[in-house]
Amino acid sequence: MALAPSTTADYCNWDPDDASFPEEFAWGASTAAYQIEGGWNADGKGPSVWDTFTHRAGERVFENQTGDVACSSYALWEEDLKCIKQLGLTHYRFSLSWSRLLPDGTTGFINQKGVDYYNNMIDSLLANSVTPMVTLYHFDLPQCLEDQGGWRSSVTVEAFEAYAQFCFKTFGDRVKLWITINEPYVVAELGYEKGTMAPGVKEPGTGAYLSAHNMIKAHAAAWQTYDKEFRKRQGGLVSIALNSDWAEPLHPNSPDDQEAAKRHIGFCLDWFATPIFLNGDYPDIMKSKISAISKKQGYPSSRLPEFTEEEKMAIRGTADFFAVNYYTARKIKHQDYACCQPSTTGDKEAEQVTDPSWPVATGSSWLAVVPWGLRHLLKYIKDTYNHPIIYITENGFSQSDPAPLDDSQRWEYFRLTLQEILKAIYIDNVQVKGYFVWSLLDNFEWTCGYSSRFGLFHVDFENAALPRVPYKSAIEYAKVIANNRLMDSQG
Ligand code: PNW
Repeated sequence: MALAPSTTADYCNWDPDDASFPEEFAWGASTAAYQIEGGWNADGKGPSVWDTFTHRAGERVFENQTGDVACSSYALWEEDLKCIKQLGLTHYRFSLSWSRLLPDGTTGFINQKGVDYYNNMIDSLLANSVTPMVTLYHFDLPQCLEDQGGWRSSVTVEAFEAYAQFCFKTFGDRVKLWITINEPYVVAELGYEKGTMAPGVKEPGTGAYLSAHNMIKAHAAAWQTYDKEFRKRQGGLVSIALNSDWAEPLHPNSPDDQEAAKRHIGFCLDWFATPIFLNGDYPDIMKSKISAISKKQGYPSSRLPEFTEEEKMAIRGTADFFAVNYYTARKIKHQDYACCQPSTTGDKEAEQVTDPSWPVATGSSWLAVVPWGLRHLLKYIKDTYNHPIIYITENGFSQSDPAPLDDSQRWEYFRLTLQEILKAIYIDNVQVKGYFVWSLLDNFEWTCGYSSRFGLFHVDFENAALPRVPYKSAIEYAKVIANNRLMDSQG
């Protein structure tokens, strides 16, 4: 059986179900500390913004649920390891809880119990030939840092640099794949602009830009530290996980909609990727739009902060591979800036429309299922960012609660997605080196609480033992991993 089509003519008859994934392809699943660990105040852990956010009364999280217990992975790591082994994963992506390691966010006090927990995880992964990919920060900022301004303050940039250095020093002898920050776009947009996620700051038109500015600086500082102090000895790779929709113009022949679709990606993926992968600065389209609209609104200068020349030098080129999280696609329509209320959405001058013909994952109203969007996005990343090595660090489909163990429909979505990845690899020549399912386990899905289930393993949150049971998708995914290819026979 041909590994890949070798000539253009072969493409006509080429079937992704006949192709193998490249050798050494990374097969993973991802999780995040706050979403699975529980043990929110166990053994000296300090509070994070998500502890504060979920404990504050209000209706921001489904049924006021919290991550206090979640999947209890802090106590049940061995159970998670069984799931990982059952899947046959080659890689496991998880995040460190910053305030479990450094309760007040600074290296002034180190919580040894937290260090022990992650050391044990890393050691047991390696003992089972599973490569860890470690995210330093996945939405759970230490509350002490938020009290000093959080990502709106340079205090957090400095604290992050010291935290990253501490993690490289403590775990970097064994961890070779690092993600500094998960989805800075989501933190900026939902945490500091719309306030729908922790820390719940509502500063439309300024909060997202300022917090993103500091996250970019913090990421760059961490990469520079690794490069100077650790790379030679440890030989690992450091990147940042960026999420993006794929965007199609609502009216394909409308130049306005075409430009708006580009801006949809420009104001999400390129916002972070242009400075980090290309030139140390924001995309021109963001600079010009935000500056022009700020002016109309009477601001003395653009609401988008500027990097100094020195900062640009320190930011450009600070990623050793491209890490992308893909979930969905949108149709985009041009929308003239019309109102005086500042907001990132207004600045973008693009309105998103969901195509009614696209199925929607039952557990997430925002998640239109568009597997081919991933192929387009991968090609876009290849063409825009100099053909980088790409890891798909998250992709998944949620089911609503109660979720059937026979999730055949969901597995079909995964299968279609894997086919698109094969097309990206063999037809578009994109360097995709790995794929991580979000998520290993059903878990605390932020404001949806436990009502939205993304796991390969079902978790019964009503049962104190929190048993993990594989969905059909887990069983099928394990077969793909074992064979390193999709099988034709599945339906
Ligand atoms: C990602 N959106 O977040 C996160 O990295 C995970 O922690 C999360 O559980 C997963 O996706 C599923 O939601 C997102 O609104 C949050 O488009 C929101 C969006 C996308 C991704």
